[in-house]
Amino acid sequence: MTPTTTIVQGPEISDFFDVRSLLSEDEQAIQDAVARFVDDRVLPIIADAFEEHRFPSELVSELAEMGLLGCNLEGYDCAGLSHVCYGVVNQELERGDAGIRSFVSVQGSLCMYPIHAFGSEEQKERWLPQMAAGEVIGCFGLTEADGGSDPGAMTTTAKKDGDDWILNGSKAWITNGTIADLAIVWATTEDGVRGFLVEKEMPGYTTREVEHKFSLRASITSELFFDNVRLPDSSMLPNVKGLSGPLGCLTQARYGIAWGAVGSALACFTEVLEYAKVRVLFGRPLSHTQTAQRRLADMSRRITTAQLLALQLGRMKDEGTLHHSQVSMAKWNNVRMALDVARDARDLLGASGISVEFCPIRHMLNLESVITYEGTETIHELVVGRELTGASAF
Ligand code: TGC
Ligand code: FAD
Repeated sequence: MTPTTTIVQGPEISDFFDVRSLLSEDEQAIQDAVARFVDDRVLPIIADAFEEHRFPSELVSELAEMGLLGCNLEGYDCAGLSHVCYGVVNQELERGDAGIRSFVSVQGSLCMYPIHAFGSEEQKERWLPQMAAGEVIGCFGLTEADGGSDPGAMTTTAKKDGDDWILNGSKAWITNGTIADLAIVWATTEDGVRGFLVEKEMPGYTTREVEHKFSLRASITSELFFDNVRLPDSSMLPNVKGLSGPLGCLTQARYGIAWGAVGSALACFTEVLEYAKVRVLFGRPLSHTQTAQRRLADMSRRITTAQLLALQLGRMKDEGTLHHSQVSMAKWNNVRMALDVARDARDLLGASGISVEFCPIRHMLNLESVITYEGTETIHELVVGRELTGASAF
């Protein structure tokens, strides 16, 4: 009998272990829809937006129409997608640019999530549908100038005055700050840390944009100032007290970043792989040299492990078994992976690698923020270290 030979096709370049086959049909369909949006609407404009230091706000209504704002929340006109779906959305958006993914992260995970999880029914009904529609833009004010890693040391205060609260202080490095209609602001009170909904036009509330950034140039970063801002009691988030409130929001956003970083890395890797095939040096394509192949293989290995890590993280989140230290390890691993891939891709491009016409330098510069915000790499190492040893080294 003649033995039959099965011809197995080689792996897909950007998905070496066929992680996509582990996604459901719905998850694949959402990935495809967001990928099309990124190819058609983000990639044609993003290099210019980055160079011009401009957030492409014209995309907000399209992101909303696609149901991407707060898409893993239930009810209140939110799409109610799974956390894995939210993950693939973040991955595709960041394949375009971390600035676009940041906008969606802040709106959904840092602003809509706390209202959804900790807000009164009135707050949810008033704000969430408008935020899902992109009619109200949010920002999240936790970091202060004197040390973002230690938010427990915040000096912004809210003091009771009759039925109202009086808010004083400032916040630094706040995404979307100057364009936000609504700020979720965390402040110390006599009763511990509480969250407040501060509206743009409230007297005493001002914002200022951070200029001259060399990272996340297609995203808005701002300072927020509160000078005796009078807030009605109804603007406080009633169902959370203490640092676990803002830290719980960070877990949601860090989860999305663990996926998003894979998108940045894929964009750099696929571009430099094509370049290496056509760049002829010493009489042969760069891709035919052992060193270039080792570097490309190493990028692919790192991306593949990050893809699998992100998917398992998402499945655990959907099952409700995820611990925040696992999110810390994934954010740390995947952002470090993406930054290393982007830097190496930039180098393989030679001088062309310093031009914004190729994406690695843009992603590399963005990732210098991503590795700092939502908990620096060191903070996540120490969170994992604390989980392993039971001793806090902060
Ligand atoms: P610690 O004692 O550890 O915790 C206080 C309470 O919070 C609970 N908790 C968490 N809950 C949910 N998720 C987490 N990730 C949590 N981490 C801690 C904890 O169980 C405890 O609860 P309870 O009920 O016992 O009170 O607090 P600590 O003061 O020791 O701080 C720990 C540390 C250093 C890990 C924390 O402060 C931290 O994560 N620091 C980093 C701050 C940070 O990430 N800031 C990000 C600001 S927002 C941002 O960057 C947005 S960028 C957005 C974009 O553009 O995409
Ligand atoms: P620091 O806390 O001063 O840290 C400085 C260095 O010390 C870091 O290398 C850190 O790893 C290290 N370090 C800290 N603690 C320890 C320790 N115990 N042991 C050893 N080393 C340590 N914040 C918001 O609230 N909302 C936002 O929307 C937001 N958007 C941002 C957008 C951008 C573009 C950027 C860059 C930041 C944003 N941030 C935002 C702020 C961000 O979360 C903080 O920058 C971050 O948490 C780090 O705080 P820091 O910059 O004050 O650094």
